[in-house]
Amino acid sequence: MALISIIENFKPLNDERLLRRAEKLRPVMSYKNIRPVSAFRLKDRYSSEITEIPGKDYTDVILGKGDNICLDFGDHQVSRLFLELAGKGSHPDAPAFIKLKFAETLAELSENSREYNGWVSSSWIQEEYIHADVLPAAISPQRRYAFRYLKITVIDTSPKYKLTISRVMVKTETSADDARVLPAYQGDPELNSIYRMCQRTIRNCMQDVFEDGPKRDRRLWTGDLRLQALANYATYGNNDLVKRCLYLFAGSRFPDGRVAACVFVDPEPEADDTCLYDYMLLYTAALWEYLEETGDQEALGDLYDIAQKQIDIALWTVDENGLVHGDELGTVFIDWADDLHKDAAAQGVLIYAMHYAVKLAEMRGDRKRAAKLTDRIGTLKQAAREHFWDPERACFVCDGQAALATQVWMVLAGCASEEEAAGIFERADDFSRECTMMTPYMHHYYIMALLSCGRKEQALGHIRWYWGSMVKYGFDTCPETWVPDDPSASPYGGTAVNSYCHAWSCTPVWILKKYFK
Ligand code: RAM
Repeated sequence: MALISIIENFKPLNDERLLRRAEKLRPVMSYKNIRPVSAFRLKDRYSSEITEIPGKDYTDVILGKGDNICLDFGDHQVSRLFLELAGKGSHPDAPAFIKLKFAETLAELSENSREYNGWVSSSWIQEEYIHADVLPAAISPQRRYAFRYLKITVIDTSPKYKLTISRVMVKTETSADDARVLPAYQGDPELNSIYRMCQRTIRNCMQDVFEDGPKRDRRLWTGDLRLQALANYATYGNNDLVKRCLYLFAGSRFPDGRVAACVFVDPEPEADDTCLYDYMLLYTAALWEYLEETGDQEALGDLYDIAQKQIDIALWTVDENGLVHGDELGTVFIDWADDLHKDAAAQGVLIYAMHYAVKLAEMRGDRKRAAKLTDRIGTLKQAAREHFWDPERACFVCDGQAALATQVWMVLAGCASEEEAAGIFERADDFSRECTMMTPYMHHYYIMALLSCGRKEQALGHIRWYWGSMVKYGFDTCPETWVPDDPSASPYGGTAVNSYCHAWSCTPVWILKKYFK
């Protein structure tokens, strides 16, 4: 499903006071200079076959037309590049023409981006073509990149000279403070490696805001923020960054008050003209969890009404049968799974978010609202049972499909008894075959559903299997979509724009600490 929303003359509702508050919470960035730890070559430019450079420092390698050299920075970095090139041979009589390709994974390094033809812009692909008219040349592209590997390909020099790299350095950027990181989770080696991968992910996505991924889209999404905030509480504890993001969403919204699916920060904060029904509702959960973590009364006062409003808006779309029509408000996201039938999950998300709205109301001392919402939850649940519970199959069925994502959201909404939920998750593999979950984001909610009905062992087993398979595959950070038996799955029509450091995928840092101490 292509997620493209264009609203003509869209004018977000801006609240300058909230935006000024968000501005004041801009984080302090930290920077570190890093050099490559090793170098290698690809057999040819787009081949995945690696040729070692035996016993040679990369500065000794002489590069002629068509040659490539790949520098490995040892771990995933979010940084800017400083590169110095020199000529070798006769005096350079023509410009050096090179291509830089930054890659988060080895597979990405050998990908030919000209083959990409998907619906997300190819301008995200991390490449630069550079002419150096005079050598030696200092090259520092203006963009910030997310990568572990850098491939330098010489497109041309001239018959009179070749190139050498005299110096390379990258300057990393993050708003995560390494000096204040909380102690890591201590489990067995498998869980420790999962934790490490996840911690690196949240760290590198912590920038001026919580970016979904530092390669792409490099911005704030509501559904992502909810999970990023949890990962942050367990690691870097930068609660002001969470607050900043909550205020940005509150400060620029849809004209009718809906929280946008994402907010652009530069040049000025502005809500995107995209509404994702489930993301708008999950704002309530993100706010409640932030308040639980911090006890921040100012934020409760400023953001309470906005969070409650999301529920009211969604409730307007509930029909006489008690069923919500999320698509009247925006796209119902749930997961990047094209074949997923989403009506039941949408109903589940509303009920789930209403539970958070009740908690918020209780926190605010708004008893009337809490009682009213609790009452409404009852009718929505009843409608869910009537329409989606299949007594014969003993699971939830939506338009004939019993997807695992559907079971997850119905269980999280409290629409199944503990016994029914246990019965469902014993058959999780069957439901998963009926419709595959594509994202670690959806897998997070699966884990939460398992934990909600006491299936701790199954939850831990799933973390080992799913996130463990990322570690085994060689990821330094967590990918945004991941199907273990289909590593090239992409919701975008090609992996060239997939993000391999995506913070909605790193919640095991929080889950392990909270539930598996
Ligand atoms: C993508 C991003 C982001 C997600 C949205 C729905 O563009 O990966 O993380 O929240 O889609």
